[in-house]
Amino acid sequence: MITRDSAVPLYIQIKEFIRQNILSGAYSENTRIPSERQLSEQFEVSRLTVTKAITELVTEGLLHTRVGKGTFVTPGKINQELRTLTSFTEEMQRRGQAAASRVLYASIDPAEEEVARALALVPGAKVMVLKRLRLSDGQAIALEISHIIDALCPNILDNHDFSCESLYQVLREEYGLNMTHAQQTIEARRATVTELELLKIDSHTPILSMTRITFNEQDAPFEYARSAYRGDRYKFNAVLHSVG
Ligand code: 16G
Repeated sequence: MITRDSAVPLYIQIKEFIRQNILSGAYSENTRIPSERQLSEQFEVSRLTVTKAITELVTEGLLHTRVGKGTFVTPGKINQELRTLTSFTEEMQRRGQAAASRVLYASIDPAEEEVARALALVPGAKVMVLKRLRLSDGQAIALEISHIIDALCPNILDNHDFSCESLYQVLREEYGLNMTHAQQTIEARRATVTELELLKIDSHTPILSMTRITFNEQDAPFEYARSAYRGDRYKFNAVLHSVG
């Protein structure tokens, strides 16, 4: 509850009250929180004080407003541990969500310079290019383009439908490719127009842009992937050990 004689401003106390209700699940994901009028009556404060608290929680991404409908609790982000080398399908399975994909492009093409460099190929060598929109429980959360050295997975596109199959599973089981480690970068940026459309986000939503070079047991790279994840739906966490 709120304390009037506290040094903490009233709007901050109300903000923390709402935050606690979200964290405890009292206000559950995607449900509407009490209206500004109800909250101002409950706490006997001005509407402006409540608006200030809610505006900050919207900026922090815990709440969002729907025009004419009210203020709703934003679903928690998918929290991926940066410890093991997993595929999108495995990540979704681990958290009990259904993975699906829309294949936007699938072809065998000459490697662009950036791809050839990452995969230690001569420019123009053939790579399998697979561009997919990746969905979790029906919601588009990432746009991903994977390049695999074609010589390592001949005819892969003739025999597989990557709108429902896992690329990593096919590479492991059919082509005997054992992925041992990957080098991954993660950086924030704004969305491109294509990403805005495909991921159904607005221009304020940040993108977590990633590149991954995946290596086999001979320490040779075989995949170069670029991904654009929705920054409002995804976060990464890592366990860090002290060096001392
Ligand atoms: C992940 C990988 C991507 C890989 C894909 C395979 C990142 C940033 N990228 O999304 O490199 O191609 O998994 O997914 O994690 P699949 O086996 O489900 O098709």
